[in-house]
Amino acid sequence: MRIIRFISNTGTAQLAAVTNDEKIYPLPFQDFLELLQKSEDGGKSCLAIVNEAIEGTSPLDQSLEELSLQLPVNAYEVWASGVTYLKSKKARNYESQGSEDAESYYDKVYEAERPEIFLKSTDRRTIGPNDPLYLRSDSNWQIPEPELGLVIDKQGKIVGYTIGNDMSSRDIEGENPLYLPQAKIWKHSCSIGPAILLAETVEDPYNFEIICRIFRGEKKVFEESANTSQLKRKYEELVDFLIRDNEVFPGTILLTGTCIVPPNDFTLNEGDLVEIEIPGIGRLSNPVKNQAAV
Ligand code: DO4
Ligand code: MG
Repeated sequence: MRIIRFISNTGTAQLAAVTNDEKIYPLPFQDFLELLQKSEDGGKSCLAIVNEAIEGTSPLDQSLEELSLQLPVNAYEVWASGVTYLKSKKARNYESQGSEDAESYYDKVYEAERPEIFLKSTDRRTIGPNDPLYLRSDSNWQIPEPELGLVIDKQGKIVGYTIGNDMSSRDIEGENPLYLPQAKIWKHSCSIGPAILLAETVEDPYNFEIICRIFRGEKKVFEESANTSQLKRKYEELVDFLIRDNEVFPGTILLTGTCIVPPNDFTLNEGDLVEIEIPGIGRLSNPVKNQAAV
């Protein structure tokens, strides 16, 4: 069961449930955070509340493709984990040391008990499906990072899975690790969506395929896929470090790191289209723009 938000015929945002047979049922909640609150108040799971809400109601006539999908949750904060896949460790070594096999602090964090966790985005900076991703004006090496996102409640329980794009400036990141916040956080540098797959309906969250495609004009200039089975850590371990002695908002998203990196000579251009797909969750598409052109 997936949760989406779309613009209804009356022009307002509408939360809805999508069943396995792709039927779409409007839900009587303003947003995903209200659904989470109901779950917390009533001591029932999100799935139980959704099933009760749609029982006896009729699905929409429209298909998913016909809807204008929105950011499925306005998470106050999006956090991210880094260097959780071998591929990412090698890419970080390349951009900072000039060689994928160089030994660096990235090797240390890959092996350490404590994972790398950083603040990626806030409500105002995060965008949804089809919204434009912006490029930084002071970077010449920018890439998408396709990642599985965990949606957690305020106790840190994983209530859903979504797709996230942790846009990154590899030149800024590689110049000095202390520049990480600038390499990661700027306006429209994080997209999330198009749906939240309820955790209770997922059999094996360590078997999500992630596919990333980049289009330039009519041409596909990049495509690669990977699988969450390659993750070095467990999701609970990442959440545990995020919530340790910390307070998180309900509906917080924790991105779990990238397992796909475009070739080292690749940088995103204005006009590109980034598509990240996780079968079972959906396809997150965003065009790329220069901020100066906005
Ligand atoms: O250490 C830098 C961040 C790495 C990251 O974002 C990732 O591995 O996905
Ligand atoms: Mg990342």
